Amino acid sequence: RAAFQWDDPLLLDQQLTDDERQVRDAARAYCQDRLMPRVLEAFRHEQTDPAIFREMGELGLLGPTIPEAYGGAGLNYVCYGLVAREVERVDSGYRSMMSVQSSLVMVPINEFGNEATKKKYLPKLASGEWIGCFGLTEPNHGSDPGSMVTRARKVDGGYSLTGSKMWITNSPIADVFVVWAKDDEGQIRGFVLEKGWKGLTAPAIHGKVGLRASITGEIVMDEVFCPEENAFPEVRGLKGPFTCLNSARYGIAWGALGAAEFCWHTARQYTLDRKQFGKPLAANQLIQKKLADMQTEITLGLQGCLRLGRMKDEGTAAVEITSIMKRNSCGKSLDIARTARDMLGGNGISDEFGIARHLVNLEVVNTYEGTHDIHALILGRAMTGIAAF
Ligand code: TGC
Ligand code: FAD
Repeated sequence: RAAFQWDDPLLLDQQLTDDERQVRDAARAYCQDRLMPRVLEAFRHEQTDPAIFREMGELGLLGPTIPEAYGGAGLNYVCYGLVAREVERVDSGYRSMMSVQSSLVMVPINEFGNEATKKKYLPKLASGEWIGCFGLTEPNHGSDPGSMVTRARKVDGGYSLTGSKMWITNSPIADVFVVWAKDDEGQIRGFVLEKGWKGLTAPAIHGKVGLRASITGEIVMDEVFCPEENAFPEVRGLKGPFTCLNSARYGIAWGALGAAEFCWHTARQYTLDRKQFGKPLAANQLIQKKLADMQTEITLGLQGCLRLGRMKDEGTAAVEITSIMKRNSCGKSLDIARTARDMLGGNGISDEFGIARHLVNLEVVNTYEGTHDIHALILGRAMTGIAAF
């Protein structure tokens, strides 16, 4: 009979091409060798190391789907997902840094920017020389970005932007700001701003209990002048930011399962090693059931992510599928992290074992890029035709 591979029961590895495996292996080596040794201190002391962007850039991990002509790696969406899984196996904050730069900054510049904008920004973002951020959420408008109040008033030669954005990954260390604002006609448009422009500030938000290795801040705009050429010329409405979110949410779907895999493997090894009542914890039925549930959810979830990646690469993926996968991966990974935390007993509370860190990170991941419930409502609308927002 065929051998059962406990950590890859459906043989995902065999469903990948040689090139995809190579990308996955290179990303895994970097993440395990270079990121894993730094994460405990970074998380403990709320420190974000900007050098990570340049390291990722050297390896082609920033904007992997962006064409090579603009400094990207020109890889497919399956590769992007595999990279996100490896980065988030270490920490969701590191995946956040990578996916904001790739999906939320490079994707819109590539999709919506004019030729000069693409040439100016994409190569430096791909190399990690410049760091980018994406401003959609506002203090009073999170799940409902269509109600944003940030304004872009038409002025001679460009626009004057006023408003504030909240909970923005990378903003305090960003060089490039992709910001969404309403124009004089009340239509949402995208603008590319640069650090140092008059009236633009990005104070950090401190005291986050999760995602502490990834810096988060505000974007405050007080009549910031943005020249015409830095406004995305064509795209109007929420389609602009949502196009970026389709890509980032897809990466999260893979990434969250990477974090879940870390928790599952750690819980398995811990319960094999630790003895209570004279036998390994893993010898108890309750423990084995928990491990089987983790294995099942992760295995099925990864197959869904791979299928979605293939559909994105073929151009057949409806955006609602991303809601299914982002929601499923985040919800299931959060459950797995909670269960793993319990299985490690008191050690599960220590940051040295990594599980509690993943747990609090996944609380954030379950909330950003559309909360678990908002994705349910997107799917509910698609099934019933009734918007219940
Ligand atoms: P709705 O009527 O649904 O749509 C308005 C327009 O947008 C189009 N559209 C899409 N286009 C492309 N892709 C999608 N997924 C799209 N979804 C909708 C739609 O066709 C329509 O176009 P048009 O031409 O007819 O105007 O808009 P709504 O206001 O009713 O939307 C409601 C809802 C709940 C779906 C939406 O607002 C939503 O998704 N809310 C969640 C907000 C969110 O995800 N925010 C994320 C902020 S960024 C972030 O969290 C980054 S964290 C990154 C990290 O650190 O990793
Ligand atoms: P709210 O929208 O106020 O929601 C609160 C609760 O109400 C949620 O449970 C939600 O599901 C529920 N709810 C809302 N509406 C409904 C409804 N109609 N029916 C039922 N329930 C509802 N944003 C960016 O633009 N760029 C970034 O880089 C970015 N990075 C982030 C990094 C971190 C660490 C965090 C925490 C957030 C980040 N965000 C970013 C913001 C994130 O996308 C929002 O927090 C998220 O979209 C939810 O918005 P909110 O916090 O305003 O919650």
